[in-house]
Amino acid sequence: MTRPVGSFVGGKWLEDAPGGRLVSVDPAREEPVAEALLADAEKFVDACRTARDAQRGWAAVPAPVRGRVVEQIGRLVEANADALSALVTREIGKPISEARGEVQEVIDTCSFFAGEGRRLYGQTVPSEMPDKQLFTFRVPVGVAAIVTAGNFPVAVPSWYLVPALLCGNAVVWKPAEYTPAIAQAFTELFVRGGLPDGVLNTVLADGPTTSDGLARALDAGLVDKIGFTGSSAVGTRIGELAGRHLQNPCLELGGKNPLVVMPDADLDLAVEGALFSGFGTAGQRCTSLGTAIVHAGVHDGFLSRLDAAVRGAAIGDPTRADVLYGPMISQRFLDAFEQHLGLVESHHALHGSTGTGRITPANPRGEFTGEPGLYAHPTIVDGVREGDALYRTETFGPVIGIAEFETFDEAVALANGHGYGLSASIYTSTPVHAFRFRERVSAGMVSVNNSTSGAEAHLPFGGNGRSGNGSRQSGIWVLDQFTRWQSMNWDYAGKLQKAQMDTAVL
Ligand code: UN1
Repeated sequence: MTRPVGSFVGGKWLEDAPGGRLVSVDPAREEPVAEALLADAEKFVDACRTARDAQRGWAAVPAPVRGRVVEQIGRLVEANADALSALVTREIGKPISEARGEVQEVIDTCSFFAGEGRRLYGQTVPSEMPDKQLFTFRVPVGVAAIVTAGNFPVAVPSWYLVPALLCGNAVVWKPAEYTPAIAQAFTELFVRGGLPDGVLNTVLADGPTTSDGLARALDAGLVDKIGFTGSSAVGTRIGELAGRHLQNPCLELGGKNPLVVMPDADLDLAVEGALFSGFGTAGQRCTSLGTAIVHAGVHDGFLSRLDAAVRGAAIGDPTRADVLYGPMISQRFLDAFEQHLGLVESHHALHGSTGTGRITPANPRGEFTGEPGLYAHPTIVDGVREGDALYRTETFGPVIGIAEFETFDEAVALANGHGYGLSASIYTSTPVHAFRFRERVSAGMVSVNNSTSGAEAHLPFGGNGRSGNGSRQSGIWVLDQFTRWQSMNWDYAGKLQKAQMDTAVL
């Protein structure tokens, strides 16, 4: 019997399912994990109203005290890290080493923002006039509606939830509905950290219900900021919705992240980076490698080494520490990926479809045995060109495209030509190439001699173009998403002083 998990609103777990039910499945074993009791749009709006009512009281809690709550949440996550990582592995099939890393990212985020509670600085600003002082203050935005994807079911939510709460906002969090057990465990840790009822509400709902609920809540003036991590298509719709209410959402969307291999690159290092960012997490990161853009002079060497590395890697049971990747998150992700691959196959001969099996005690070499598990084959597609679907489309699965270039200008054009702008890497031993690449690539995040994925918790994270609207998460930069600047002027001259008109000009 699976455990039913409802939404959490106003400090209570709801037990009805007006939006239907959905069973989450362990994708490695194809066994049920938990049953999500889904909310309808009305419940979503209710949660926003609850958040609105709770926000004023939470904003009145001094920021350093809110920081202590964040610190406590981090401690609780740390104390429960093993159980939470194991649950991430079970419900979405993420290899345990990556799941542990993801939980660590939550702890890092809490430890970073706990201190920010004592640093939500404003400024004192000189006035044009005597006997007058100017000030600035950070003010919480109000209610933040946060909609996140299932590929990073705790780290990415923490990037929004932790700073939003620290800044004095109330939150309605809509996790991926196919990760109900993780969402419940994560919510409980936050609440145990000391959040008053109604300050964090978790709503389990499907995509259309969430769009409908968000639209209604915005119309009712119950949402002040939307944070969304997911596909560019949905992000565009959310951007339109928010724009109608003159809001600027935080959008973290897809990527088709390039990895340029210059002729002077350390090829083994480049192969290691391509393997991790292309096939790690089964290619299901927004920062996963899309196209390796390889200089013609080193193309054959790069391809043969990458091919050998893939053939030597273990793909299988995500509870094992040594697997390159485990199953796809769910049947829906596997189907979507296979559809993408079908599109590619009609244009290209696949270079090789390797390491197709899964690792089980009975099958240590990972031969394909027909046992359960939603595994996708690792695939390398050579000869990718600018017009190809694979060059322009985020595939969200284990496929690496390879394109060749002759000149640096061609490499930059290929790195930018797909319209995404999230993460980009260059492998080179010439600093000037690295600096020129950083200047000319349109990505929000650039790596030199490192893979496209694996951002740290205190650097700005986000993209441009089809990857987002330029908003940034993580580090101090995210504070500008969850607070608004308010200015104050205080005149103690005892007479009306008019700006510009009464300003002395020497
Ligand atoms: C995502 O896939 O939405 O840099 C985020 C990385 C991770 C975050 C990925 N820390 O790959």
